[in-house]
Amino acid sequence: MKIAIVCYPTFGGSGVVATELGIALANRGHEVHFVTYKQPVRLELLSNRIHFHEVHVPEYPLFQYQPYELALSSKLVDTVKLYGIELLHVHYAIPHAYAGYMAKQMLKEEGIYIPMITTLHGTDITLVGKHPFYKPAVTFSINKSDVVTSVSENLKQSTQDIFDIKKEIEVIPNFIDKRKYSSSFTDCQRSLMANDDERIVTHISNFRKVKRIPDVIRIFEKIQKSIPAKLIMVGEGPEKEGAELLCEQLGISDKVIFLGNSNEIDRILCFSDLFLLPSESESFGLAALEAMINKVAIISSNTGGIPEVNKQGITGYLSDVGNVDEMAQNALSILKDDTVLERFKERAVETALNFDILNILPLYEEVYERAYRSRFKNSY
Ligand code: GMT
Repeated sequence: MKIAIVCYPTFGGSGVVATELGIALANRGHEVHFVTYKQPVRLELLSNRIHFHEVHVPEYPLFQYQPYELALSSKLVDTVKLYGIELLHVHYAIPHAYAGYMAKQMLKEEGIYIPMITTLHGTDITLVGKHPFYKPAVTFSINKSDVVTSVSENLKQSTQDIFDIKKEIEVIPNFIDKRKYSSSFTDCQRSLMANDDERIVTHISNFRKVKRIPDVIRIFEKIQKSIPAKLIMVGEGPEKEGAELLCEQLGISDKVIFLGNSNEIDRILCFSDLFLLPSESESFGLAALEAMINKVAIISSNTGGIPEVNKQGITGYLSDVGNVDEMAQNALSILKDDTVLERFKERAVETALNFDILNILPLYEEVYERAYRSRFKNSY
């Protein structure tokens, strides 16, 4: 099948999922066309089955805001016509589902019927999408999608609670590709980051408020009081500067390493013992799943879809949002003992394997085929 994927290309869960899905689809013989404003970060190799089409938004003095949706929908129309695309898959409702719907309408005028799958990822619903400024347009474009999927049961429920949704929402969870990790690095280069006697605690995110970065620092501050440990902070975002300052105030700057954005997440997770995800809200927690497949135990909040990934007492522990003391105590209960740590690590991998792409990809393919078959009676 010829599939156009629309996503955010930057560091962030939905872009990662869209890119990895596109690569996996191409490996299965589909032709995949990414349409977005920059080459997605994890899309290193383009091939005859993976293409990238850049959306340009020219500057014009009249525009205070550049009309990205307009440029995106025009690019989609051109790409569909030029490459004979058969299906649109848009990741993150805002503004992709809206632009996708407009493209569908324009194409219909020319007798081209193209189905659109919208995958809801999280903040497009729980944070941004529900804002009154966006809500009518988000509701409309979800209802006008031919198939709607969400990355967790919890996100499905939130979408139904927040919006007036007339469409069935199908849950297709996020995934990892176990083959990417089976060649596990022989030398994790742990010594570059910590001494032999130190545990390595990691956090990876886009450092937005929703990630509760100060909680990450405070949990670690309590951990390092009891055991030798280092904290590795991976990512960039608005909360980073405050986090660096907080480390200084708490006198732990020498134990916290801020790495910025990285394309080597697997290498970092390879030498990590524990992953912290104390988010305010999290539709799924892909970063935690990626940590788990890399044999890392998880301490997280119990919000949103996280309990569908991190299993209490098995792969780690979950606490109420903001309960920094309990999260630190739980972390110590795992980190203090080699045998306990090893047990959590092993069960993290076992649990993560349930989300292997080989289990998840057929679910998307089934949805694509169904949407394609019914393209003439699609939602216009
Ligand atoms: O919050 C992020 O890290 C980025 C955001 C995105 O849309 O790019 O992530 C959301 O989608 C991810 C992939 O489906 C989920 O794993 C994250 O839990 C979700 N983030 C939130 O719900 C806050």
